[in-house]
Amino acid sequence: MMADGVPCMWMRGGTSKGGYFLKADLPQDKAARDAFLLAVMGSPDPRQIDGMGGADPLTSKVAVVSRSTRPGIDVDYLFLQVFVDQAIVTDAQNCGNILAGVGPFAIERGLVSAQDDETRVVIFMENTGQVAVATVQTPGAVVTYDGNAAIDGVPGTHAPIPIEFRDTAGSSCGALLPSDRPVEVVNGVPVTLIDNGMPCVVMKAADLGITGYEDRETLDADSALKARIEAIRLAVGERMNLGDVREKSVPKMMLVAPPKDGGAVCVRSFIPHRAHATIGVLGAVSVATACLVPGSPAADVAVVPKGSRKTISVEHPTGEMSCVLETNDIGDVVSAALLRTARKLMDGRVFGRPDHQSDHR
Ligand code: NQM
Repeated sequence: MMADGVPCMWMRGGTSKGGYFLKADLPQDKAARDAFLLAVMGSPDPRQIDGMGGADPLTSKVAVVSRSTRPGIDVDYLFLQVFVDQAIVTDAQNCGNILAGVGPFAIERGLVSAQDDETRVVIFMENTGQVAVATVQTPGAVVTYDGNAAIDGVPGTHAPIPIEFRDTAGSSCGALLPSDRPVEVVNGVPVTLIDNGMPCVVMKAADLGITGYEDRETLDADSALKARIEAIRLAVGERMNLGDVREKSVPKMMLVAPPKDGGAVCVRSFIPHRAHATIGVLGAVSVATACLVPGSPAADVAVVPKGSRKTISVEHPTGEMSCVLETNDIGDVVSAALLRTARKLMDGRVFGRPDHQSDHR
């Protein structure tokens, strides 16, 4: 199978990019699958020169999609992060950006039949056991990627893909606030440990000696800051019910500051070792939710609109992401909706290295 390559679609999903596979096309053995995906991306290698990866965690991502047998669900989606410079493939996190390509991919591969105009695709996210609903533009029952929707971090405009999440609290940590506290002090820094779809540690940028308005390059060059952040991350992994997080890409580290462009909050995120060019989708939902937790560092800097349905505009290094949060009578977030776009880039066969199939950890 490997010598002839494997069917694969390369897509941009939101502000990320990666390979989309049908589950049946990949090796069913996990170790063989991971070895194949490492070879496809060209990992481990900081340049990923011998593979498809873009030398950035945001472009070294994989979606594995299959028809679902679950009632009311169209497809199952497993997200895999392929590390760039380490031989690690992890399913310990979900990805809401790559999720944006799952609906169109599922329709293009015939797993979901397209309706005229638009098609709702109900997606079970295997990493966290939760559900997302994506609405794909399908005029004449054919997927279109062209349209007028713009998202910050992606040049130009594309067809809108609105995505809705319900009940994402405690997706990986078992509870929205896994330590049951709005704030605690770790290595001298007040932090909120929160998971509304993505495990995150939310703290004030100012408490780490930065403004929170730096660009990605400046943050990535600050090795002293990164070391402090990593020490906090390793200290809280167990407390967030994530176990030993040394080889995991969660929790994400979120540094918040007051908004400066009319939004609700400004964020610089580490995912977890590199600064994000924008912000993750479920990462943004989790930070937006942290802004609603009284007494938290995020609530302290945020400007939160009133009402049970609020748009929290999360400012990031190259613009903003608007999360529409719906809250119930007691103020808990019950759903989150946001806008993404996606684009098919390549459809063909991708090749591993048959001789290196056992070259994995
Ligand atoms: O939080 C990057 C991305 C992500 C994750 C990361 C994401 C999400 O932007 O849902 O989208 O945090 O590793 O693709």
